[in-house]
Amino acid sequence: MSEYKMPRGIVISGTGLWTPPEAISNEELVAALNTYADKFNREHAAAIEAGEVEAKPHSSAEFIEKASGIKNRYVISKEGILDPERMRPYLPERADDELCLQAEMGLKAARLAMEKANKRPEDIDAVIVSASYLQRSYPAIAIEIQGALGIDGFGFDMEVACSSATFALQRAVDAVSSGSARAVLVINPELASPQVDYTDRDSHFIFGDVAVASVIERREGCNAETAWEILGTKAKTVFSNNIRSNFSYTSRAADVDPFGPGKLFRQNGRKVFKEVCPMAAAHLESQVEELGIEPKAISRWWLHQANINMNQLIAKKLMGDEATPERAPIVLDRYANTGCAGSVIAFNLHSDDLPVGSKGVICSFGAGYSIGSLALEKIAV
Ligand code: CO8
Repeated sequence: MSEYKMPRGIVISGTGLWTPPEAISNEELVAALNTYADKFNREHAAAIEAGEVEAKPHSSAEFIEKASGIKNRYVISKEGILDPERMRPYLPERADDELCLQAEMGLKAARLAMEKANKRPEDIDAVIVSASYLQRSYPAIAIEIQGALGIDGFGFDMEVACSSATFALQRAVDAVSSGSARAVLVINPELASPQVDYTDRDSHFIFGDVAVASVIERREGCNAETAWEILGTKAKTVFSNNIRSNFSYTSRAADVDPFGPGKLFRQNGRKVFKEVCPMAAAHLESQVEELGIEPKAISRWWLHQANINMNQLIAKKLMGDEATPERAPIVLDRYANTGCAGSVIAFNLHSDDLPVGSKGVICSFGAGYSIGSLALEKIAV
């Protein structure tokens, strides 16, 4: 277990949320998959009859909403995803001298976060881009965004699947508390749609695209009217194969299809649900207790957004009968699972209404397994 006792006086001074313009409802997604499945089953009727190929089952909008709480997701481009002849987005390749798509998404969220924090590029010393997938290995997407913003400092990319945001925020806290940066811009451009198998009913509904960003800095340098002081951070990882993506640059050398079986997102959702809920609840309970705070004294839990039933279970463990959607807000109905960005979206949309002195916790849980959390208190600056 990694537990970091940090000095006080470090704040989140602003966050930004950029939502792609195109949305897909469960009904639209299911219609595309069912048309694809019918066509596949017609074309493979003889092999299916002979037991050589498995028939593709239909998906159902009712199942999706009941099992996950997801009603909608935003994507960069919906047309290809809903085309039964394609079943994947169409995102044309860009030239080296154009901003790459993930940098473009991240830049939009970064500008919103800097505006909210009242920060200029010259106030920032470091940029961290952290997401479940990165569009390329190098040059780092963070350095591309750093260049586009004109920030004089350093940048790097990192990946911790669903905990990419909370773990990156913790690295930003480390940098600010050690003095290696005055302010750090943490950017999470979750470009999920290219890695979703839209022909697979078990997972076609889970993910959406989005970008979020946050500014971490010392309280003394903060120009925002209010900010969230970080009271403590906590991170934990435990190896599990229950959520896995084997997509790799080594596929070429292994003579296998880089997009073949097992290479896109896959999971044993039931096992994840059963194993992660108690881990996350215990992690959060112990974190706030170590800080001398009763879980019931936390005004808001900005939980990871993968499954509404999971969040209700965790909220109930933490708050008992006082668990309400106001205290553990849900954004996955609208955004679906946006990898590491979900809890930051919840924080962005559901924190301004709280008065100074309120306490809250941002928490992620998912692949790895990984759990990351930050306990916060709203302050007047
Ligand atoms: N329509 C109709 N039926 C369906 C569908 C569908 N779309 N999908 C599955 N079914 C069927 C199944 O085949 C199964 O049928 P049968 O009983 O005949 O086998 C039946 O419905 C029940 O299926 P499940 O047991 O799978 O259903 P669950 O109730 O468990 O619900 C969930 C499935 C919603 C996936 C649920 O298990 C869940 O949400 N679990 C938690 C998962 C979780 O939190 N995962 C984290 C994943 S993401 C993550 O950590 C980040 C990875 C990085 C990627 C990020 C990119 C941005």
